[in-house]
Amino acid sequence: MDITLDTLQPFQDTLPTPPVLRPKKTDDNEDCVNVLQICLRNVKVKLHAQLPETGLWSYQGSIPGPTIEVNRGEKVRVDWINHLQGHVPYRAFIATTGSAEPPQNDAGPSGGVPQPNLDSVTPWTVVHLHGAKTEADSDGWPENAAFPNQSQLVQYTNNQNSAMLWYHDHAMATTRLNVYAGLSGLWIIRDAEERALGLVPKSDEAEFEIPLVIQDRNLDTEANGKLNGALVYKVETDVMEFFGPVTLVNGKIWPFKEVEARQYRLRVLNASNARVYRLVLIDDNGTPCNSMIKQIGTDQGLLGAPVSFANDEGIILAPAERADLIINFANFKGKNLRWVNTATAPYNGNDPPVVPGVSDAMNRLKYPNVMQFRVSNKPVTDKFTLPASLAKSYTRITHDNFQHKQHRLIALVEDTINNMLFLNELIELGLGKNPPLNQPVFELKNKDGTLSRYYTGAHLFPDMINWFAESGSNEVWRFLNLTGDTHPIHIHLVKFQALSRQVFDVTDTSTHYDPLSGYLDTVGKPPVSYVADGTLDANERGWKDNIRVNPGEIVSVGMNFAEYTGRYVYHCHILEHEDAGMMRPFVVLPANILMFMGMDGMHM
Ligand SMILES: [Cu+2]
Repeated sequence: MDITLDTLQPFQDTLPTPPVLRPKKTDDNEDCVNVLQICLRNVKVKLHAQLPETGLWSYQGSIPGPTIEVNRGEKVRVDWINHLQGHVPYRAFIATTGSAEPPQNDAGPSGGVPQPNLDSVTPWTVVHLHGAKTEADSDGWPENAAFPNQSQLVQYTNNQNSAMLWYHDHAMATTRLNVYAGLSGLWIIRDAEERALGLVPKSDEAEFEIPLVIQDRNLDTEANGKLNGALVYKVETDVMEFFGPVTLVNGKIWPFKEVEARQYRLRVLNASNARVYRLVLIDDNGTPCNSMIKQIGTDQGLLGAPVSFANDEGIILAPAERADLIINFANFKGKNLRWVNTATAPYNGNDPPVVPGVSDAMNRLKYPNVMQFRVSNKPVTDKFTLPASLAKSYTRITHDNFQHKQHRLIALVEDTINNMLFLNELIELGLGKNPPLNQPVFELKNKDGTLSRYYTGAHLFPDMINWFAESGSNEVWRFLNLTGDTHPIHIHLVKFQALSRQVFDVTDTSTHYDPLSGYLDTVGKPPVSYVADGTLDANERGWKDNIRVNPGEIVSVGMNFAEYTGRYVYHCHILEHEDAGMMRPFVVLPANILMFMGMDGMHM
């Protein structure tokens, strides 16, 4: 089998669906909870019909892991048992970004050097249930990871709106490697509101709801340049984020799905390390037909009303973002449709979309296919009507109607070390007239013309805990992006709504951040100033746990710290950034404890 990327044929494999696990009670007694034991173990899989098998890391032998489905409020205890063996199941390289085609378009090493410390990474893993309102000691703190033959015992209360969450590895500094090795899966919560809308398929209609886990990957080669079935993890010196030339959906490269000429509910997760997707649906002539799709939900559940798309408008999903979609194949009997990706990599929110279905090698989109839908000719009766309004429980919050106790500002910065883009940081900024001891000041000129003066509070993960949120209170966090690329920011424990996007003038960004001191500094320079309001898309106004912050923007999010207290993290969901320092802890404490600690009112 002399297969190269160019001879690998799209749409050869049927789309697999991960097995569904519904946790069971060991006894009917009210006090008993549902229990699950999930083994992490090595598995052999074929990523594509033309490729040989390869070894990966899995939850319970499935790539992606089994989909765990629960009803709202069903408490589940999970024993995540690490039975993994050996080293990460792929080779890792760093290649030099050149003026020619980016090396990430190719399979294999592309003349890169091995990343010596990465090949030898052994299983050390901790599971985080992304999007879940979880007790702190079950949230998967990145340092509390398990070696083989150890396990992580946790409890998830699932007391939140119906939504598609996902579980994945979150180990300190190696999340990108462990997730790439196969460690991710879906977790679906159902509730009465979703059922009343007719959105939960009955057991004989389960096939009309399709979960789709989208991940870009790269493939390794033998010395002769032919694919050997294995993955390869390759980054470039100027990028240092993983972008792969092929797309896996539910564990297969470019699969196809036979569908009936009716409506389906598609639940899409971008589980890639770094790639942003803009999913554009096209027919065999390359004509976009996105208007047959409506979005009904976001990361944290149903929207108030469906969101429509223009025919040429794609669905943008950054890593960890989810889209809950209703797609209607009724007018496409006997036709083939496919999803292609038109987002550039890296993504900056401002790139012109690549022409649907057309490869763009320079933008690391050499193979834009994602998957194919083959619509059957068979006559069908489809009784489902999408309601004009969806979740009654959904209300839009705004900066003005949202009473909040705290504002916080976080700056996103990056820098190069030894000519490699390496350092990514979240800088927590304190607000104050008197910065600590001669520390530089960072000035921000707000929309209303006022000047805010900030000093650098913390910037690395091991720095002091800086922020203590009062349990039960509302807060507004603002993320200022001083880098050239979009960062999807994820906050554990809470669901939030994006309140606004504002565009700031950051043209002389490089002078604001001094990597040696770790300080942001505008002394002797103009402040970073408000320019204009940006746009929140209709499908970004739902409840979310991940939000794209584009270059030069301040994105404000509002959330409530209810129910659980303790130590959590927030971070960029580009896994390479999260692993390279773009993650910070925060602590939620009861009001009286904050007072006893002398923290009340003085935390910034
Ligand atoms: Cu980032």
